[in-house]
Amino acid sequence: MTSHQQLPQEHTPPRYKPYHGAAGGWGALRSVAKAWVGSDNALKNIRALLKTNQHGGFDCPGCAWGDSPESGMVKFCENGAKAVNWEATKRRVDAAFFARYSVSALLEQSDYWLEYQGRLTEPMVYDPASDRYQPIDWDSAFALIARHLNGLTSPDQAEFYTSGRASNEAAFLYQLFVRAYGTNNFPDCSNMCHEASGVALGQSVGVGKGTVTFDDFEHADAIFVWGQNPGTNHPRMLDPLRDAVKRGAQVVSVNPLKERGLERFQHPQNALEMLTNSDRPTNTAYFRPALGGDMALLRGMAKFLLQWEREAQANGEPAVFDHVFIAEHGQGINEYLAVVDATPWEQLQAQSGLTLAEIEQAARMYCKGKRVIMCWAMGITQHRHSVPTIQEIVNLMLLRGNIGAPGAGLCPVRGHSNVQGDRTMGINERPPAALLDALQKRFDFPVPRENGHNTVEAIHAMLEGRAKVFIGLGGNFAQATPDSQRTARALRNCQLTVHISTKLNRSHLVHGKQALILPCLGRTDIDLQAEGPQAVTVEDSFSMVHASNGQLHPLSRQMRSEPAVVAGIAAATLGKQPVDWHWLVADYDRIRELIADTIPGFTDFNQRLRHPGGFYLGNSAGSRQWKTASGRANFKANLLPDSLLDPRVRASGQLPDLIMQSMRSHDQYNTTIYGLDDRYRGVKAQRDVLFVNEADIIRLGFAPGQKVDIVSLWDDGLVRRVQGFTLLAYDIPAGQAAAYYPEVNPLVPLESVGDGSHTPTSKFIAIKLERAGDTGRII
Ligand SMILES: Nc1nc2c(c(=O)[nH]1)N[C@H]1C(S)=C(S)[C@@H](COP(=O)(O)OP(=O)(O)OC[C@H]3O[C@@H](n4cnc5c(=O)[nH]c(N)nc54)[C@H](O)[C@@H]3O)O[C@H]1N2
Ligand SMILES: Nc1nc2c(c(=O)[nH]1)N[C@H]1C(S)=C(S)[C@@H](COP(=O)(O)OP(=O)(O)OC[C@H]3O[C@@H](n4cnc5c(=O)[nH]c(N)nc54)[C@H](O)[C@@H]3O)O[C@H]1N2
Ligand SMILES: [Mo]
Repeated sequence: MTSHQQLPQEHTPPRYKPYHGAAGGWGALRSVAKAWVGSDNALKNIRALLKTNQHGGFDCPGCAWGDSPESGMVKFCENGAKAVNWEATKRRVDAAFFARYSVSALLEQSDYWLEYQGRLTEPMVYDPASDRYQPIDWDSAFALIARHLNGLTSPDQAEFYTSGRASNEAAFLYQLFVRAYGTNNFPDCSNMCHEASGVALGQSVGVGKGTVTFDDFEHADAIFVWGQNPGTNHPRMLDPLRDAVKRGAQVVSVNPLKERGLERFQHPQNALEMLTNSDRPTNTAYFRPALGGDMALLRGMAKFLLQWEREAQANGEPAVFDHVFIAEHGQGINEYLAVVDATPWEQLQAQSGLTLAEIEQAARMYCKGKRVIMCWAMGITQHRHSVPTIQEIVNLMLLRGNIGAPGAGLCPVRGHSNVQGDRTMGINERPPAALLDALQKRFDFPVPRENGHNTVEAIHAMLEGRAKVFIGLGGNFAQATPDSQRTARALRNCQLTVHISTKLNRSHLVHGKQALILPCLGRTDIDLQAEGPQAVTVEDSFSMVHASNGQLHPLSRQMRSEPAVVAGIAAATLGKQPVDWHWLVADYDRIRELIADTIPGFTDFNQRLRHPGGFYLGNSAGSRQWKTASGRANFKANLLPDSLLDPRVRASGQLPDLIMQSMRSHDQYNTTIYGLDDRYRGVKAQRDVLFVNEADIIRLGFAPGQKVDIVSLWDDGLVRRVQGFTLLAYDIPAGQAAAYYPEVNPLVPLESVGDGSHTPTSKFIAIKLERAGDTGRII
């Protein structure tokens, strides 16, 4: 896999120049303008952009950040603009394209090149004789899928993947079809993303979603941003952060890298600020922990709070803890405080990578705020101990009653634009009994009750031949998942692989014995069904549900909407059971009626949707109702890991040179690579780089600019290696390294997953560096 993951520029010398401009501002506009000048569709895209996140327009296919429903501002950002532009291309990947290239030839191309070829415009089937994809009509494609599905000895031999762009309507139909077919095998992108948040919050506060809404950001005294790079991945979040700083609130960043967007910010739409080139600091403190050191930092903060609480009690001063809240809502505080007491300061310091003075400062900043919001993303969720880390965030917040009060609460910042909605609609391999009961009652079929496969389990099942059919509703399974070589083998083991996609990607090329590519409409496209143009709905990180209307004429009449494709597969496989699938997709109001009947919070869905800005689903913990077994908010008395290194890394008999995280550049959307620059980190025209501290580069016997192979450590005897990465001397804490996802996914062992979350540990990869086989030259 590694050779074709490298981009054509692999031999350009590294050009790393620190970026001194503010995040946003002119640089952002220049970058969007460049994307448009290079775009063959500029006018159309500008029209589309102006409709992004506006009432009557479409939901931005970028991230899941929400906007204030009241604000009339133009709500888009540089990276949202790139996402729209990328989807709204005029270039086509059609039958003529596939006639030109064999699958083997396409495999030699980079991910960037593959997606850049344009939109998929007609259904294609793989022909082994010519090693090419050939056109197939929709009905034959559906019949092929039905034949495979109905031929399996058990429905559990099929895997039904979802990526988080699928609309609520598509996701609801999909889960209904898959459960009527007979399985809960729903591997999902969220298994690799915020799964740990869902698991941890469910146990602690009884609901797996964030408890804050957009308004809370206007009332917070302090906002903590843990393991998240909003300047790149959630640019619209920089607005409320900037406003908070203006108001005098604190923004505290916890991130080993000094991310530009968190350091300084300048709003690209505020002309005056751009002209004066002034910018305001968004952070009032910046802590740079060891990778995976956040739990120790949080525990250390709690230990300081406990110390101050005792001092306050002894001196008759006001309490540090919110005793009224704890008495009324909390459960298990004594057990929790006992483990806080028992955790030695030395361990907290060593594991967090911070000094006691820094931990104390973080604790003071937390206590200074009456109302605190804590946000987090992948730097927190992609570790072995992510679930306990997130529960430690909750513990700290519970100590001061910071959940369910205005301006305070928990904010896991979601990734894909509708990943949260997909879960709400029942894309869940471990479905709650209430959902299954509701489906059974409404549709009257025997709903499968056993848990299904998550992403990592699905890969194991395909590797071992226990699963034989893979269907992907969006996404790029082959590239987004860990242990790329084994995942490729797993997909190739299948009898049939099917991808419902907008753009060509590597997953189409790493296919089963038979394979289909089914082209679908995206968020920006007009979705015309029998009863007229249709809107879909999505849910953002703040549990706001709103409509999305496509604006652009699809490139081809052969493309179908996701609900229509799901209905086609379902009708071919199950006939009219348990619903008339084709009748449902003629008018999506009909699908929404079924959602209203079965999914909590969606009563009168169609009527409420007409309200501009959508409606709030509510959050039980946000209103201090705790749907936990204890009926209260649980303090979780977890222990810190003995060692951050996985025992299986230690069992390899080798010690790592460095611990590496994999992350996103400024010019990518997950596996979609828009360009080869990473502006805020000063990287140009390169992706195969390894960010390392200069002292470490020298300690390990290399020189900056030198090429290395990266090998990861695990105890199973498999060699996991990627080749020819350029060492970049960077401002990164000692002992750490960073590289871009998905280029380094071959290094993440399939078995290296979070406890309780099964999420691949993409932010903690134990590596060794070797002189690159090819050149070893020093630049
Ligand atoms: N433009 C754009 N927008 C996107 C995406 C995209 O690819 N491009 N992807 C979308 C998706 S699906 C998601 S999930 C989100 C992802 O949004 P992020 O979570 O911001 O994405 P990552 O690039 O993985 O960044 C993780 C950040 O965590 C830091 N970090 C890494 N390890 C640790 C650690 O152990 N502790 C701490 N405190 N910090 C750590 C890294 O330095 C980095 O700043 O963005 C969504 N939005
Ligand atoms: N090493 C490492 N691995 C990671 C991560 C990491 O930080 N490090 N992050 C993880 C995270 S947070 C996530 S969410 C996953 C992402 O995993 P995925 O969601 O599987 O990957 P994407 O790159 O978002 O999928 C891109 C493809 O989706 C298709 N697509 C785009 N829009 C649409 C649409 O509207 N409909 C349909 N049907 N298809 C569409 C296009 O064909 C495109 O090629 O990756 C995970 N993998
Ligand atoms: Mo994600």
